[in-house]
Amino acid sequence: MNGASLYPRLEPLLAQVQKPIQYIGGELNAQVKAWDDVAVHWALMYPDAYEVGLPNQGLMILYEVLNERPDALAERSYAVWPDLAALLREHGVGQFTVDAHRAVADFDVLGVSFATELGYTNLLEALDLAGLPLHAHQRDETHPVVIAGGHAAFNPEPIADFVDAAVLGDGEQVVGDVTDVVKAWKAQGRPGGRVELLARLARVDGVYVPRFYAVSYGADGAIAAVTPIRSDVPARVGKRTVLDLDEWPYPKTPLVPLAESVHERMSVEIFRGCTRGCRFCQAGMITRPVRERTITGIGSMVDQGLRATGYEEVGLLSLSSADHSEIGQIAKELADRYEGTNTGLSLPSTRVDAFNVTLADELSRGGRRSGLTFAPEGGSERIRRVINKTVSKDDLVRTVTTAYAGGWQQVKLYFMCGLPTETDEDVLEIADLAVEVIRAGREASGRKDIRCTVSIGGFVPKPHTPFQWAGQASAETIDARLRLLRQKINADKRVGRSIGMRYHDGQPGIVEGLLSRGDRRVGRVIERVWREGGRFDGWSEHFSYARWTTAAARELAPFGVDLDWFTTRERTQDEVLPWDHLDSGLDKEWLWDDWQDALSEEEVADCRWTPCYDCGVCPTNGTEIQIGPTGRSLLPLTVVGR
Ligand code: B12
Ligand code: SF4
Repeated sequence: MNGASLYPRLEPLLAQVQKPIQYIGGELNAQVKAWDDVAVHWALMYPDAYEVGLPNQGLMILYEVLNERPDALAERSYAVWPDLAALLREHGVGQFTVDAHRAVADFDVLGVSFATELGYTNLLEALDLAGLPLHAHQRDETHPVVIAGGHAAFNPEPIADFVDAAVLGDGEQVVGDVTDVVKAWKAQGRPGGRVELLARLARVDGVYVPRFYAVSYGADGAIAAVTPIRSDVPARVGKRTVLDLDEWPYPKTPLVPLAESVHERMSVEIFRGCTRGCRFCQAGMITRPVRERTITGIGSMVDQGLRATGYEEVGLLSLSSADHSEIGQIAKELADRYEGTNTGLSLPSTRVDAFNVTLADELSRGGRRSGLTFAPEGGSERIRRVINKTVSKDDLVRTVTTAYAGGWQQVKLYFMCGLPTETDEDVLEIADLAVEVIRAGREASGRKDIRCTVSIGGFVPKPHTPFQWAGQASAETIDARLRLLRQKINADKRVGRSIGMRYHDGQPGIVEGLLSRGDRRVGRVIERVWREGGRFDGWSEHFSYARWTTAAARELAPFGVDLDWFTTRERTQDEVLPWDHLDSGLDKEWLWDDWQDALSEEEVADCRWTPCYDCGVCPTNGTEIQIGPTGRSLLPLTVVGR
């Protein structure tokens, strides 16, 4: 029977696996609706472990939005660890949802959220465990429609063979549109089978159906053209943008995980989009324009969320939270409201700015001042101009010193290595900065026990950014630069021990690069890697670089291209990029000019506070920057003891 629970068959297996609690469901605020009461059934999957997937804000939002509809239900599924996967195969139990333990194969839609490309092998594993054909064209109308969403879906070409559709942009409204289409098609007796359903979906704004677009390649291996093969699908697919965030105050009742997770607090998204213009940041580019939630909207989400979850900490999230036009007032009024309770407030990593220390001081009023995180991203002022993240060394040292002087003991600084035009010297300046920070911090605080951690990630060029044309630095270059940096930090005996250094080696970044800027030919590499055991590629203990390089060499050779071609090769202006037919709103010429500005170390301002510089997003999408101040303030609210 469709929608029946697999739990009786699953339960005996759970005793044999690690952390069985992650497969149980029943979290606070989880929902189970009767299968037969609704017309459309969604399985929403985060293709990583429960502990990473559960706190994902995007999936939590869609889960609630869909379950609020009387004609739909949504249940969640996460990647199962290899120990359970083996048992599921042995006992013929399929990929399941954690809510009512229904078979994913029974659902009408399988929506998969890709925040990162490293989840692609887990998609194949889930499809296979679910008993679904891996390739979209082998599926028929009895199978769920597999839809990818999330930021990686802005270039879904590497997984084009495996998904039926990809959704670009904000999901709140489009999941409703998809539900309407599926519902009508089912009610009409599924006319035209799966192809007709997909054709109807392809006419929904923001929905891209890869099979309706043919890709041809030139003799140089690059794409010659991407052409729609039906007259009723758009030549370019645009993105969806929610215009008024206050109208979408989700999640209203956030899920509280049963097992340990990466994010043990409640989150309220205070605005979406970012126009700071950091050239490496795909999230900032593709979520433009800035749309703020109002101070009153934020206040009621914080209150409602705390009541619904019992959490004692709230993160005020966005891509650059301190940039909310009323952040000072938000921080003060929330701190006033929760003063004397156990509720803590926090901001994620912020720009280097002394005002952000003031904000953090306000939010931590009465609480513990453990750690503050800043993201200068580049070691030298020169490279910071290239990436458009302007902050001077003096600003950085001043900001961090203010923090130490204010009682913060630990400062974390985020950097990237492998940025375009970068030299060893740019990276080595990270050590100079850290040393200076500790020196000045000791002086300002009068303490010797302060610490500074530098956390360094390898840069991966992403689609829809000015760096989409850049050659990625090789794994060897990244590893060599980081080795030099470590030596330099360790060499300074006076402060070396106060500085921690965290980094990953360069190899996973190359695979992420292949998957980020790949085209449909990369699908064969993903499939081979999965067939050879590749899973959980975001986890160092599961990642095998050799498996990827061998598969890439073998599967790409027939096309005359290779791993380097997709990663370390710089693209020319006239090259057709695999995602050119997917429209993030950004004008390709503007992106190119910004890339040229990067090379000549020229910066652009933030269009929130300066005139529009025509990146293209607002006119393309009929949107505009939405910022305050609103002039409103939070209503007095009595917080009863938590
Ligand atoms: C901003 C951000 C943060 C912020 C805020 C997080 C947040 N808002 O939830 C902060 C700094 C707090 C943070 C912390 C961390 N983050 Co973070 N973060 C991000 C980032 C850049 C954007 C996430 C975001 O804005 N979400 C807001 C929601 C509303 O947007 P959304 O998820 O994109 O979903 C919308 C649409 O995309 C769409 N959609 C999404 N899925 C689907 C599916 C379908 C079918 C459809 C139709 C639509 C759709 O609809 C949604 C609603 O509009 C992502 C990268 C990325 N590209 O997504 C990394 C990312 C999610 N973070 C990551 C990590 C590792 C972390 C940390 C664990 C880091 C750490 N070690 O502490 C913590 C844990 C926090 C957590 N898990 O929630 C990883 C996750 C890796 C993985 N294996 O999945 C990512 C992918 C970055 C990366 N590439 O490494 N993060
Ligand atoms: S179109 Fe103009 S105002 Fe809108 S995000 Fe781009 S630069 Fe800013």
